[in-house]
Amino acid sequence: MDKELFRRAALIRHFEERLLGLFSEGKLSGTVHTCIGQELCALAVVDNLKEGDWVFSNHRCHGHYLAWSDDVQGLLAEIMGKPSGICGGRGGSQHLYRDQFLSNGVQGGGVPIAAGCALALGKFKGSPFIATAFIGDGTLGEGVVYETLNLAGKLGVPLLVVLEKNGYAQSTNTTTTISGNVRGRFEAFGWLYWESAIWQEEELFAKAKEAVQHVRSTRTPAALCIDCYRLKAHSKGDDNRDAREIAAYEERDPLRVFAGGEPETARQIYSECEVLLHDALTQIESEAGTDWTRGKELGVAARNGEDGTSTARWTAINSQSTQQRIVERLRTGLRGLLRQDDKVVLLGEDLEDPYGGAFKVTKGLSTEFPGRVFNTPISEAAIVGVGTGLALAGLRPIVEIMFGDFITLAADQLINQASKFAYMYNGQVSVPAIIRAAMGGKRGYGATHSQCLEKHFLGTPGLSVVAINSVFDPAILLERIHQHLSGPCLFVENKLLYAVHLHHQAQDGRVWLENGVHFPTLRLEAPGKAEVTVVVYGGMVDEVEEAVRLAFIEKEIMAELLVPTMIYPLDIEPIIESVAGTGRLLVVEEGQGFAGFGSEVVALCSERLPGRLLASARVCASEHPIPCSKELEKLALPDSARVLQAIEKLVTR
Ligand SMILES: Cc1ncc(C[n+]2csc(CCOP(=O)(O)OP(=O)(O)O)c2C)c(N)n1
Ligand SMILES: [Mg+2]
Repeated sequence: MDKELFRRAALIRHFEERLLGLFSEGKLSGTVHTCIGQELCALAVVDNLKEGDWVFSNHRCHGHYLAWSDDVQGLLAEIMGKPSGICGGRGGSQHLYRDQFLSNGVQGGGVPIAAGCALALGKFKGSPFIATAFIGDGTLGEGVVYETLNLAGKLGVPLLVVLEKNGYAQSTNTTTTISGNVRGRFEAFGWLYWESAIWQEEELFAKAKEAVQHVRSTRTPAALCIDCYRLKAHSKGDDNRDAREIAAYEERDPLRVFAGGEPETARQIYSECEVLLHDALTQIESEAGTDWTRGKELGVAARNGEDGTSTARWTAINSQSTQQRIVERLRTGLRGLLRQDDKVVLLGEDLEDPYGGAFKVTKGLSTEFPGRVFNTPISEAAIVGVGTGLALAGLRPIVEIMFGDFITLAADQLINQASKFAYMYNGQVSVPAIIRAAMGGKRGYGATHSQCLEKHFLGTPGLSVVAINSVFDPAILLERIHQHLSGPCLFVENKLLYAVHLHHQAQDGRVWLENGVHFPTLRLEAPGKAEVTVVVYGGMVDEVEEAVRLAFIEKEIMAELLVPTMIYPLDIEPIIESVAGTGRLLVVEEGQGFAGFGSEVVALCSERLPGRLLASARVCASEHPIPCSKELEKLALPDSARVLQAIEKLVTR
């Protein structure tokens, strides 16, 4: 080890030793995972990276970051929750971002994101840059890693996965968790694989260089496995390993070996690090805490109306789009985006021609836009992660989830990754990705291919949820998401809608209105003074429209119908306005009702209108899985008859 390398490694070590000190002094809270003992892993790899490359790191990220940027002060301030921290104190120890270095402490979840970023750097941008993802050996248990090895191998992306094999996952010896061999895992997917160890410094640096150069020149993925040992606890003080084992590795520690050979140089370098850290800390400690009011909106999609648009301007919906079925309107919308913006790419299972998607939404598009509309393996988590990585790198991905039921497989990607980035990284990145998901039943697909699962994704700040319906043109919604949303958006397409034509008029000639905001609420006014407000979204609109019509014809009940297009964040104002007049509220949703959309609407109305919400009800799916039999399915899911009954009951109450 030369003096310069020792200096860089010693800085990382001293930094983290100081963090442990700050913890014991009660000046830090939360968690801190030190890489003490593993510093050379970061340095060997990062030494070969260039400005323009991306680094994706994990929970044990301080060493990776300091190898990348030398920004001691920014990192320390971040970990201490100060405004001058690299993420303004919003990210903390595990969630760092600066200059294309990104860390997140969810094991494995960053790997597909790195692959997506690499895909953008390689295939789409034709740049010379690469992405690198650091993972630990315990993370070899995560399924999304293997989805990515497969997908990235097939797509051919410049991604280097660096595996720091320190022998432990938290308290567990990884010999008890890794079946088979590590090399075979990567080679099975066609990846090139290098391995070395921190105790063979020269070989390690040579192999790291070779691996990086290979990825850079061939634009294909590869892995570098580095044997190493963590000398301190997993996090702060939780160490159950045998003290003799640790002591034996301490003897072999490359920094200790260097200091043994050159004690004076080592002492001098350590004292320089100490001064650096001391000065940084003094400055940081004199800083005020983070100003929590600043930037709290980051990553939270603006609610309708907050941008100054009026919610009171109701106008007739006016478009020529009723000639086409909704599947065609969606295709028209996607085609429009592909034409107007060459950063738009579509990915998902079976999208390409001649098949054109399970519901034919993308038919023709892969032929018209070769290379920009492409098939993926069946890997929902990885493809949403790849979408996130593409978006980080400046593309505008649109991901299709063939059956919305399988969005659950990508929940980590949406909830712990994409939706968090803008806020967690203090507005330095955005993830403008659209995730289209075909939801809903009534086609006899049974319990696992018929659900409306969007409610599980409502209420995640940073993740917008937009649902199409039979009244408002979905092509316009896609266009507006593209134009106005900078964060991820779950785009809910109820399957039954694909075959339906849009309509802007009710059967009796009354026209549907919209309130003029980007993601409007739609309104069908009551034929006279409204007695009840009915709120519905997505695929249930037609059934509810029919129920409202029958309520008037058969029972002379006047109901006003409101249909939000963005169901999260929800613009509650038009609903409040209506309920303030009627005092009665019915919410209809096709999915399960408990802790659902309807509960939220009822709660918001009762909070906002104390004493004025006289009666409320919800109509939703029966509380059991959706049966396959046509007759049973009909009983399980809401329809116009049940909605009509509920309206009657509410009004006569
Ligand atoms: C998906 C997920 N599961 C569990 C955890 C909790 N956790 C944090 S670090 C860790 C061990 C990780 O081990 P490894 O991948 O070997 O990395 P190392 O800590 O050894 O660097 C665990 C279980 C997590 N952060 N993410
Ligand atoms: Mg480990």
